[in-house]
Amino acid sequence: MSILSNLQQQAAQGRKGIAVLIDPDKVTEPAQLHQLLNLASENCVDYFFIGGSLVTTTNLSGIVRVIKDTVSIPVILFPGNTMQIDPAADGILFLSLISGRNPELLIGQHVVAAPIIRNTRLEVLPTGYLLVNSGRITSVAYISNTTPIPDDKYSLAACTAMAGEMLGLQLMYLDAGSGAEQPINPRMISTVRKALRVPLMVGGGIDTADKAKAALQAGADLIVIGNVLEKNPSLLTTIAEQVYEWNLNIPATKTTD
Ligand code: 1GP
Repeated sequence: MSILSNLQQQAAQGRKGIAVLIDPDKVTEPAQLHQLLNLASENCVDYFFIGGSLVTTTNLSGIVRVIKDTVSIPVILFPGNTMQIDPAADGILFLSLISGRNPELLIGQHVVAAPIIRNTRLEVLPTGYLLVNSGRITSVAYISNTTPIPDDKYSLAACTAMAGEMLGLQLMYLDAGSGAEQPINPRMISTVRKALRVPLMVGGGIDTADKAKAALQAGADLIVIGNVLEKNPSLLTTIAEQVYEWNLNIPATKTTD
């Protein structure tokens, strides 16, 4: 089954998932990577996302190769720019930064990337990417040269996501930015969720089990966890248990829809 079909099916059934974000700059030791892969595998993580708004090393390809050789978890590129395309991954979030008004990130880099991606076997996942304010300026807000949506402008975020869906984007990603002071607030998630039919991914600043739970309860279909796992890898187990419990308690009618 394709990654997109799987995400759609899971979301339609009310099932939740976890993606672990790997920043190639931060996972520099092979032992560190293997530890993370084992942890993710043991905890039935659904996807690896790999990429970053600013990647200063050439580790990305090597990391993709090691993941593919070690575990069966799909690898999805989460590229900050066109240099972060690796044909050995399984898929790519083809991101349009629809919360911003930077034409380069709405369509410009896509024009450059499209012919390269067309010559790979990467599954293209057309994704509306919405940055939401989370306190101090994040790297992604700075590098993308865009203004995040204010965290209390619920309707603005919902209308932006809705417009992205009407343009044909198949997934939405609400991001507070890696290492955000505050994750996306539950009201923002639930307002956007209600405006959408496509699966909703939420990430940025989810660094406790309670924050993960709040995002799931508010309507995130997939939560993305990155930064915190460098300091506290065992948190993944706690969050995975929550997701497991959630999925176990879905009423039978929902799963047979
Ligand atoms: C960032 O949503 C991801 O784009 C993950 O954020 O690193 O803060 O978990 P963290």
